[in-house]
Parts: sequence; C-alpha cells; structure tokens
Amino acid sequence: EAKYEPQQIEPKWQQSWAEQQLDLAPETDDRPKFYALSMFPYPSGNLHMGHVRNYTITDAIARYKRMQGYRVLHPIGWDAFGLPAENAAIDRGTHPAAWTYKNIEQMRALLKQVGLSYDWERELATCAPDYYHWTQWLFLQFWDAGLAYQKEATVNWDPIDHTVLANEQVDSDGKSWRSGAIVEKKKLRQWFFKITDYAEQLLNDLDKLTDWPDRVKTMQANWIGKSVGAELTFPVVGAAQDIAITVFTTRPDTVYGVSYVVLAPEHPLVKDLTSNKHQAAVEKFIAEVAAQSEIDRTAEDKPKRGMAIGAMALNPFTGKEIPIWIADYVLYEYGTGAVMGVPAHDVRDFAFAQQYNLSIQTVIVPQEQEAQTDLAEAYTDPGVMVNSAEFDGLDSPAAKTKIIAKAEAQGWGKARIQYRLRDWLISRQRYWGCPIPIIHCPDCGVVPVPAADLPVELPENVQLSGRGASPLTQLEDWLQVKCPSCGAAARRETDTMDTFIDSSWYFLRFTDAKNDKAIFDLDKVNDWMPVDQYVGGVEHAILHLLYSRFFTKVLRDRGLLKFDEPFQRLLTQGMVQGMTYRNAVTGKVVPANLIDPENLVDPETGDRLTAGYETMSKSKHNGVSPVEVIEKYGRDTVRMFTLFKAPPEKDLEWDAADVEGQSRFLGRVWRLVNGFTAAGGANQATGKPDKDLRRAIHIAIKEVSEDLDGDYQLNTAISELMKLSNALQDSKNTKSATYAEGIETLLLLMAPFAPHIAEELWHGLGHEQSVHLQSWPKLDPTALVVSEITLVVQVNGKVRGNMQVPADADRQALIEYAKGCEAAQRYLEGKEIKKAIAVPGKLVNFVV
Ligand code: ANZ
Ligand code: ZN
Repeated sequence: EAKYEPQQIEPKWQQSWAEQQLDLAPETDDRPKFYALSMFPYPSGNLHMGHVRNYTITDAIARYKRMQGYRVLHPIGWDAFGLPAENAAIDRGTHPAAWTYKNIEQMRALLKQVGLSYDWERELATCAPDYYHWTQWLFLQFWDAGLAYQKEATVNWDPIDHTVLANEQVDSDGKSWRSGAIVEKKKLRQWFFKITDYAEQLLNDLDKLTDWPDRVKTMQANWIGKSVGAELTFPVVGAAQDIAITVFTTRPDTVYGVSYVVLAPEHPLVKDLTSNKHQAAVEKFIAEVAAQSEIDRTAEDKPKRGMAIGAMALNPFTGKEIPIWIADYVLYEYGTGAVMGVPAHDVRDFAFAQQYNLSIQTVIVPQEQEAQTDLAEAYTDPGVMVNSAEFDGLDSPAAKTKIIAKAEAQGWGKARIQYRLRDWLISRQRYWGCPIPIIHCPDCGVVPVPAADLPVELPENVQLSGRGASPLTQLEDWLQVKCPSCGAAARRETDTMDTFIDSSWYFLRFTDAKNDKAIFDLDKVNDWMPVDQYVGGVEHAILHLLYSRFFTKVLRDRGLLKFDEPFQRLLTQGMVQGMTYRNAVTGKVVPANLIDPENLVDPETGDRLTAGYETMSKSKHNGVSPVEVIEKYGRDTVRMFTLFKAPPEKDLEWDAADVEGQSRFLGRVWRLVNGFTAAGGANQATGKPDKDLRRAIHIAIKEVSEDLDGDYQLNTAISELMKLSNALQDSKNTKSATYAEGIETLLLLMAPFAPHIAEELWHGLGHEQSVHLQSWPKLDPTALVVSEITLVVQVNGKVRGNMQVPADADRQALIEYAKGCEAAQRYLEGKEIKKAIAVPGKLVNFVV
C-alpha cells in the first residue's frame, strides 16, 4: 500500500484543476452568486504565514460555497503602487516597476503552491496602466461630482521620505508609520477628496453592517467622531469693527460657567487681537506650539500651556467680560479653532485654569444643592443647572436644547454638528503611484485630462537617485502639454495619488477585470457585488474599509452601483504568532536558531531567556516560512493546521507538534480510505445498514455545515472531521453500505479544507469527476434520531432493573413501560405506588 506522500499528489492535482479551469468564475446563470475575497497583498516578494492563513480561510469558504451550489467569484490581485517599491528600487538601483513585477512573479508562484482556488484570469495589479487608467477615470468622476479639490493645507511632512502623510499614517507618538521619522508640519497645496460630505452616511450605515465585527464598527464610528453641539459667538470688547470669536462647544449647557475664551495659536484673529504689550511673547509661543505634534497638544495627561493676549470678550449670556487666551490644547483644524473655557466642567479647562489661576465657576451639580466653591476636579456628568439665570433647576440635557434655542433667537449662535473626520488628503509627492489626471493651464487654471486621453501614463524613463522630490517634477518632456481646453502651453500635475485610492475600488474591477472599454460592465458589477465574504487584517479596520465604503457610496450616487455597502460580511483574522525568545535582562530578541532549547540562555551574554508567543515578524526572527513547511509536510497539512489551531478571528500560535498532529491525521485518513478501496470499495458494500455509524456520519454533515454557515468556526469543523474519521476507524461493519457512505462523506466534507488529498482519495474510489465538482452532502435528519435508549428502573431509589424503550417516549409512557418491567414488577407486587418520577432519557423511580 502506498504511503501518504503529499509531494507526489499535490502538484499533480493543482495542474489538473488548472487544466480543467475549475476555479474560473462562471458568467451569470441561475445559481445564486457568492463573492469571496481576501484583502489583496502588497507584492513585497515574500509570502508569510499571515498571508497563508488569510487566504486559506477565504479559500475554504469559497470551496464550500461551490459545493453548496453557488457560482463563486474568488479572485486575487496586487496592491502594487507605493513607497516600498520606490525605496527598495533606490537602495538596489533598479526601477520600481521592475522590482514590483519581479515580486509579483515570485509571490504568484508561491500562492499557486498553496492550492488556493483563485480565478487567475481576473488577476490585476494596481500599477498596470490598464488598471490605473480607471483609477484616473474615477478621479474625474470625483472631480465632476465636486468631491475632488485643491487647498493649501498644513500637512504632515515626513522629513525622511520627503512626502506628505495622511493623519492616519501618523502614529500616536507623532512618527511616520513607515519611516519612523518625527512628522513635521508644513503648508502645501494639496489634493483632497471630500469624504466629509459622506460622514453622516458612513456613520449611519454602520447599522446595516450586521455581519461585521462590532470592534471594527466602533473604530469607524470613533474615527468619524460625530459631536452634536452649537456654535456660540463672543463679541470682542472694544474692537473697532464687529469682531467676534465663534467657538464650537458640545456643552452649551455650561455657557454660564465660561471663565475665558481660548483660540488656537494658528487662529487668524490672534494677530489682530494681541495687544502690543503681549506681541513678542505671543509670537514666541506660537513658534513653540508649531513644533509640537497634534497628539501631544491634545493629550489629557500632558500639561497645557497658554497665555493671555491682552484682549477681552463678552459672554452674551452673562453680560460679563472674560479674557481671551491662546493655548496649545486648542486645535485650529477642529470645530472653529476656538473654545469657551469652562474649568468647572471640562477636564482640560480645569487643569488649565488651575495652572494659570483662572476663575472656576460651577453651573451644574449632581443633585439640586448649593454649588461647591472649591472643586477637586471637573464635574463632567449631566446634572441640575445652577448659577444659570432662568435655566436654574433644569436638567442639564434639557437646558442644552433651551440654551441653543435662546442663542438662535438672540443671534448669539446656532446648533451645529461637528465630525472629527476630515477630508482625505490624497496627493503624494512620489513617483510610484497613479498620476493625478490634471493639467495646470496659465489661462484656464486647473483642467482635468479628458477621459478619452486616459491613461496619463507614468513615464518609465526616470532615475530615482535618492529619497527626495519626485522625479516627475524634473521630467520636462512629460510635464509640458497643451491645455486640453484652450491649447496654451500648460503643465501636468506631478502629484500621484495615495495608494489607498487604488485599493478603494479593486474589488469592483474583479467583476470585469479585463474590460478595456469601461471601468466595468454595469450588469457584471451589480451582479457580483457586494462581496459576500471579505477576509483581512484588523489593521485595515479604519482606512481601507472606510475609504472603500466612501467610494461605493459616491459611485452609487453617480448611478454606477446599485448597492451602498461593498462588504456584506467581514472577518478580521487573527495574527499568526511564533515562539519568541528575549533576553530577560535587556528584553532584546534572540533568534531561535541560536538557542539551545535545553538551556534557555542568551548565547552572547549568558543571561536567562524568556519565551512567549508574539506576532511573527522579520525583526523578531520568530517567523516560520510557509515554503519550508510546505516542503516538509505538504499543502494540505499547512492548510489543516492553520484552520484547526484557532478560530479564524483569534490569534494563532504556531506549534510544530500540532503541525505534526495534522500531518498524522491526514495519514490516518489516507490509510483508512485506501484500506477500504483495497478491500473492494463500494462494490463489496453488501452488508446490512449500520444505524450508529449512519448517525455519526450525519452528525458530521450537520456540524460541519453549521460551523461553515455560522461564524465560520473552521477549527471546530475540522474536529468534526476527526470524529467521523474515528467513527469509521472504530467500525467493525466495514462491508456495509453505510461504511461506504461514511468514507465518501468524509472526503466530501474534507474537500474545502484539504483539497488535494480529498481529490486523490476520491479518484481512488473510482470517481472520474473532481471531488470539487460534487454537491455538498445532504443531511438526512432521520439519521440523527437515536431510536432506543436504556431506561433504568428504580424502586425507592434502588436500581432494580433496566430495559430498552423508544427514545422519544414521554414521561407518562416511560412510567407505563417501567411498570411492565419484569424486575420492577417483582418489587412492586402487593405494594401501593405513592409516586412515580420519570427522568426522560434516563430513569423511572417508583416510591412505594
Ligand atoms: C465648552 C465645554 C464645556 C466643552 C464642558 C466641553 C465640556 P468633541 O466631543 O471631541 O467634539 N473643543 C472644541 N473645539 C476645539 C478645538 N478646536 N480644539 C480643542 N478643543 C476643542 O469635543 C468638543 C469639545 O471640545 C467642545 O465642547 C470644546 O470644549 C472642545 F464642560 O466647549 B467644550
Ligand atoms: Zn487653458
């Protein structure tokens, strides 16, 4: 009998599937559709375990859905523009395109090894002109819709990579997500997409996403950051003209407790209002604040700094004059860039007032009581209004509405909703990205490139000398064009687009990836979309997923799409973790291959080592190479292990012993099925049916299906496969038709998880057609019924006998059966039954 040698069978079947074109997405037919998608990779050239896990999860789902009778779209492509290609190219003296395409070749070959059922005919790369042609076309759509605009903006400037970063690309400690440099502030003319127009929809429609993890929805909601409040106006005292400071507040109910008004240092009024005496100090302060990161400026635990500028404002509600200050904790970009300071009820204002000896006036108390005079901390909860004129005694939430009404009536302000979300800064001063299809004409100004002239090709003849300005700014041949509108000599836009734009619509293109006349056929995109199951890392919870939702809504409003959410169901898979060794003293990682597992000490210093699971990464030297594991154990074992070791959304600890375990399990299945085949297979299945085995088979069908239909508990689905395999192994009845059914069912249920071995063994049984073209096994509910149970009969709590009874007998019936039991009758004879207690499925007890 042949040994289980995955390397002998796996490449063979992969080739056969490719020849049969098993995985191509069919054109529309009357089957329901299913679109399964993993977040497409950046082509770094290297395939890591995190990729393998993500793609295997989606693949198992796609294969299951095919067997269930869906027509399935399961594509893959490359998120191929971006800085790493440019930087790598600079370091190695190659061209970003060459580097990128070489990596794509490598990764494609690796992916093909894993046995993923992709429709390779739809493969796309965002850096290819036939893709970015349509990225540019989309830019024009946004332009037409008034959603693309230019503005001078203070931007996050990465001084190492010489580029602008989106807020999302700045870490919480104010460093660039990529280069790690401290991000600086710089004023530049930039392109934006007006995502703020969609803030309310993006927030509200989160409710439609019932099959998304709550965690992701919360992160998006926080990112959008809706605040409901008011704009209130504080006139400047003694100003020549009517100058007033407008603040944004979420707490108009605290307006009687305002001690000061505070402007962001960048606020344009600061210049006009600063008195001569304060001039020098204010200028110095503004320069200092400009150097701080936004995070530092707003952190609750950092000391706040500020100063009065020598002017006063009037609180229209109290008629009192209050000083005007500037402070670092007020941001120019948020709200109106000005705040009313209410130390008694705001944590930051409280700290600020204490530090600078500003008055603290309580206007809300927990219950109806006298206002405290010396607060220990700000009181930020709702409560009862005090010291607030006609609003005294009201609940503060009610007072909020009334105060806004008064402000509107008096012309002192109005209700306002504010979102934390800002417009999306999409321009990058980089080469390796999609050119923005715009021409700057001295006469006409900004002119979009006509759609017929697309794509604006990214010129290839560039020299990337080092990190710095984009080479596009020096390519005169390319830069100089005629204005499409008036024909005058004009210049091309040299900025390229943020790569998050490329990935905000790739899932649409897969529905019609080869279309060279249009971005996609409308029927096709509306047939396949939305994506039924999207699988990817939680690190994309905000940016990629929010931008994709935004694009979808814009294109819906342009009449291109008939749905408003792109991803029906989202699964964020956990990380793959590897055993990581660290020096217990210094915390430094020590690569596993330098360590003697019997003696956990740092070979360099002799210090003790700690061992623990951490997310696999190059820098931690704790990764496991998918290629090596495949070479050692085969694709099916790697797939089974990654699916079995943890539920998809949880972190997975890589454990060589468990990989072995899966390999052994597949070996057992191999021997089990081959043993059956050798003994004659289904042809010799002449024996009588086996009820218990049949129940085990159908329990497996039920459980595996439920695991796959529900929350994709792929790990427990595999446990069910193991149970069925054990039941078959334990069966004495190997000649029964039931046993034959069991063997076939096991292979069918295994096919989505371990597609190669399932196929090989399936053919071994004599089938001509691929196991992956078979229908998912049908559950026979009657097979699940346990027909008889053993009923224990007791008299006064003592066991007196037992008997076989129908499993579905009710309490009364059980008592009747028990009375008829021979042993019971002996003990009951001549006695009066006082009570009979039946425990269904177990026993009947007679009290006499
Ligand atoms: C007075 C007040 C009293 C406030 C009180 C809070 C509590 P969210 O919820 O995040 O929108 N604020 C407004 N604009 C600001 C800016 N540009 N920089 C820094 N802080 C700003 O926060 C809104 C609150 O943050 C506003 O409500 C304002 O302080 C402050 F007991 O106004 B509040
Ligand atoms: Zn012109």
